Amino acid sequence: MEALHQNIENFANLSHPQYQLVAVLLMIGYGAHFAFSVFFLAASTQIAPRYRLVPWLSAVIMLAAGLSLLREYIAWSDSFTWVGTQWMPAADTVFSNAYRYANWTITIPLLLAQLLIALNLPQRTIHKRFAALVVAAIAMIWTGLIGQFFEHSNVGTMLLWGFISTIPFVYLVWGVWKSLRESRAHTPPQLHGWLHNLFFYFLFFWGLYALAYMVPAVGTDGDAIVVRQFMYTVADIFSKLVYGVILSRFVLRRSALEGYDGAVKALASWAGLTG
Ligand code: RET
Repeated sequence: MEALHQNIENFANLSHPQYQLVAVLLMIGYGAHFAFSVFFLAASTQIAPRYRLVPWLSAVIMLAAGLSLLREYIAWSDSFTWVGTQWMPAADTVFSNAYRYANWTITIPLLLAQLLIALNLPQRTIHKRFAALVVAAIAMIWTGLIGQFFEHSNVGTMLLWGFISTIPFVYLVWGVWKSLRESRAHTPPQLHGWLHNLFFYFLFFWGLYALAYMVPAVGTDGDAIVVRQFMYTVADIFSKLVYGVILSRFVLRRSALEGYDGAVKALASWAGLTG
């Protein structure tokens, strides 16, 4: 059993606020993701058929992430026992962040597909770029997955795998940058600013996962555990949910600029309400 306790969560005693804070973070995570699946399905009706896969994929991502975070929440609830003054790791269950990596294996390819579709690149480019980015993403996730098993027993090994994982990550960032740049030729000029901002948005919130990975190198106590789960929650909400909202707004504008009537009306009614 001991061999399975790889994450720092299985070794620290927690105060009641620390324990509750993580429970609330995980609850916010799954609650928000589940709820927004409805938003994306509704939003899809205003968008030109060509780009409708963007909100649909968001809805799928919301459900996949919601289920994964619900699972983490249940594991969290099961993995500690209250001993009168604090929460101690339970003897017979194990908390694991590895489920997150399994979930990313599904969600990251979908997040990348969404972006490439929203960018309106030529079909051949989309297929080739998608294949290359997914290979890099899987390499990044699975090497990181191996590394996180060492976060408690051997921080050096964890950092080494983290370094290896960063190589495909850099390739991924480059591929996204290249795709955003190429899409300028296929995007109305009014939306070019979005392309620029999207890159930095992407870099910041995906980078947050890499920073969260390194937390055990800095601390392994209750505070470190709370900080890491906080970073994961922020990264989850901004790299999937808010990112989905941004991409859906982007393709709504793009649909209107390309003459799709439903989108023109949706944007006009919004302007009527606010103007
Ligand atoms: C790892 C290992 C350490 C080095 C790097 C990593 C990058 C992780 C990333 C995760 C993104 C996850 C997303 C999930 C959405 O559901 C694997 C932590 C660079 C970029 C976007």
